[in-house]
Amino acid sequence: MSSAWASNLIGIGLPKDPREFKGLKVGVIGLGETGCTLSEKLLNWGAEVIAIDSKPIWALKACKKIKELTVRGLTAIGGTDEAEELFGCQLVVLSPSVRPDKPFIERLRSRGIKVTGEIELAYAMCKGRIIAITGTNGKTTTATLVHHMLETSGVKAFLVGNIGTPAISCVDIADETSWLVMEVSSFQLMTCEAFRPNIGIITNIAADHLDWHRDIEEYISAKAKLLRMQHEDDFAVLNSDDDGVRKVMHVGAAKRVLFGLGNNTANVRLVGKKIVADIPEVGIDGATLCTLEDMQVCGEHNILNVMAASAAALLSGVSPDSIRGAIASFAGVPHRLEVVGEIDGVKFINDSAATSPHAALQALRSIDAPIIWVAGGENKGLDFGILSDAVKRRVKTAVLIGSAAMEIAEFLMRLNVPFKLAGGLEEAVSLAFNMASRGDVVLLSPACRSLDMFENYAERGEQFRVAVKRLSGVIKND
Ligand code: UMA
Repeated sequence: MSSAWASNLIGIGLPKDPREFKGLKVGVIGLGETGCTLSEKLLNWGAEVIAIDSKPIWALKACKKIKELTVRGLTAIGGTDEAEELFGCQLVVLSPSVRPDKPFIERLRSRGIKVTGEIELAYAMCKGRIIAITGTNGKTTTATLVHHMLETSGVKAFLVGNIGTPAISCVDIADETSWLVMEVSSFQLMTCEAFRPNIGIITNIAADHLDWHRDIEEYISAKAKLLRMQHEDDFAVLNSDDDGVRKVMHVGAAKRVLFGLGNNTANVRLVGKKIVADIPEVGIDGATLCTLEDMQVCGEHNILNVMAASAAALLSGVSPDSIRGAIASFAGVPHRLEVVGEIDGVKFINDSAATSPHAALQALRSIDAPIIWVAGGENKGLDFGILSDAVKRRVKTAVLIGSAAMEIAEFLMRLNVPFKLAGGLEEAVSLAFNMASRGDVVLLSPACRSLDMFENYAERGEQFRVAVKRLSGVIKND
């Protein structure tokens, strides 16, 4: 392994060591998952922390974690996106969904205050090596599987980032021998300047988050930031089947390691029913990693996820034998094509994490049975048109929920696919079951964000699971 991997390149003057925070005044914008974890770390390291959030102060105070942090010295300011108090800070760290080009943030910068994002700060402080995974879909499954492969081969690895545990949480415990397996979103990449993963994976790129990004070009260029700072010693693991990934393939100086189903020259590819790898840089020459029968997760997209994860694991030194074992013992992650029950021959599948049409497309394509499709929620400015063929081919009928229900209804009318509207998820599950026959699948794959009805997609998935259990009589209604 190259010695250049021993340390990360930092060119942006952020603190590299927790001790550098002692006495520093640090601003945090956003007090969600990232802001709370960050504030806690900063307080532990001796910084003075001022956090602002657009939520009203009473809502912030209702959060147990924020309450605890204020007792420990955090100054929490609610109900605003701007606060004079932040002009007294030396460093301001943004939560992922805070746009870095807001006028207030520009004003902070123009006063000479360093403004960065949590991933960039974690990178600056991190002693371990980094495998970063981005992509429109498949990044959580791929990241979880890479982590599983490293852990089962005895390597110390942390699974962090967009997956739910902010990366900053492990920077003071990860050492030079550790790997940080980091799921990174386009929001998080927007504030990255020096971020340079040793191994960067891009699973695929399709339109997403167009209600936050200015346009698709900004979204794609944010994704490309994963590769931009990589050196010749680094590796870029890229899906050679994907048109979106092909647009960014030239970015950065890393060695390319390609994976794909439609490319028989890719480094990781399908030969018959076997996944085979050739990566000369790490001495891998025609190694069989697994057969499709070894995999518990299903669908073509999951074959690609397995390929991407295997490539990264091989590059970080895991043996093909160990990778084979890890693939066989990997049952997938919750809320992604997760079978949550079967009643009278009707299977219920929870794919609540599919918050975009592109993600729902993968689900619709991977199920080989008539589908009663439960869809809807809050549209992120995306076009449902890409689902036309898959819906015509697989969907028997649909049940629609949430603020995008009418938009999806119009789309289905154009395709002559029947649908019903439901007031909530429990009603949707029961309507779907009533319309299903033995052998059908009731699929929750919303193609929309959950926030109009739920705290997040995980809560939506849990409510689906509960509704299915209720229907099967496992949980009795009071
Ligand atoms: N806020 C402001 N001003 C703003 C924007 C937000 O004050 O301009 C406040 C909100 O009122 C809220 C807080 O900031 O209180 C929320 O911050 P955030 O939206 O950045 O979210 P976090 O809770 O910090 O969670 C984020 C990721 N969320 C988003 O990017 C929307 C989580 O990914 C991630 O797990 C977490 O950091 C840890 O890294 C979730 C997600 O939905 C799962 N990600 C999107 C996706 O996967 O599609 C990108």
